[in-house]
Amino acid sequence: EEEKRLSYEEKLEICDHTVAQKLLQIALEKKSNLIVSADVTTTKELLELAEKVGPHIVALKTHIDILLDFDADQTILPLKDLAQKYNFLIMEDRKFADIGNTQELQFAYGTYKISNWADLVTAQVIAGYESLDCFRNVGVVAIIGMSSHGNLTDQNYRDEATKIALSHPNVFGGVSQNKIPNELLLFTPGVNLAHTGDGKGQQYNTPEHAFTKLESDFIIVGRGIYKADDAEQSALTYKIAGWNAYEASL
Ligand code: 5FU
Repeated sequence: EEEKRLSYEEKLEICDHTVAQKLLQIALEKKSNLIVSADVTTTKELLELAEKVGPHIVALKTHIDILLDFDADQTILPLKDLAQKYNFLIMEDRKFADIGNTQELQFAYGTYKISNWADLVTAQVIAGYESLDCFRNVGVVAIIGMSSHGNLTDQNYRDEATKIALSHPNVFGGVSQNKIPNELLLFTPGVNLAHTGDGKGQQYNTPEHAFTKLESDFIIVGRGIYKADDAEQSALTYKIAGWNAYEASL
């Protein structure tokens, strides 16, 4: 059945997870629904990118395990400072995909100690409802559907994943290329204004597609921004395109 497209103000009324509330408030304050995916491999590049795009984003998405020189003091402390300075959240795109006990260890131990610094994390839901119980004091975004060509997240999988996402108290959103229920915030990666794919299976759509067709809440942009000659200018371009597309979709 058709659900009405909700504004960020309306979502604030029904999405009560603390992290959802923060993201929605930042979106309204900055007039931005942009999340930059910082898929760079050195701390220097990560911090320089965060400094440039920080004022324009609601969150910075990391893949912390691709850094060649990760160091809690050199990487995380300055990143946290920038997050505070520019008012954005840190989203670790770990895509946990194991049993609860293993995820608990991967979340809090090892080199990265994600639980110490991430405001939100992504997790697959393939291991079932209880596998998500370990993610306390963090917001979880469930991977419901993927953007890559030939992915296995068909309608049946997405329906079952959505049931888990809706019912688990740690989960406040989903990553998908399809509309999800209004009670969840929708995050859409695979957004690029210049390309339709990357020759490695990634499939791109425009911000207009994300907001009008999918009724998305946040777009996630990686190479479109960090590979641009001027990353700050590109972030601004995506921010404006995203906000205009959001307003047009209401
Ligand atoms: F869950 C997903 C997905 O379905 N598609 C994605 O592309 C996550 N991603 C991430 O978004 C991916 O791991 C990259 O970090 C980012 C997209 O980067 P791009 O450079 O804009 O293609």
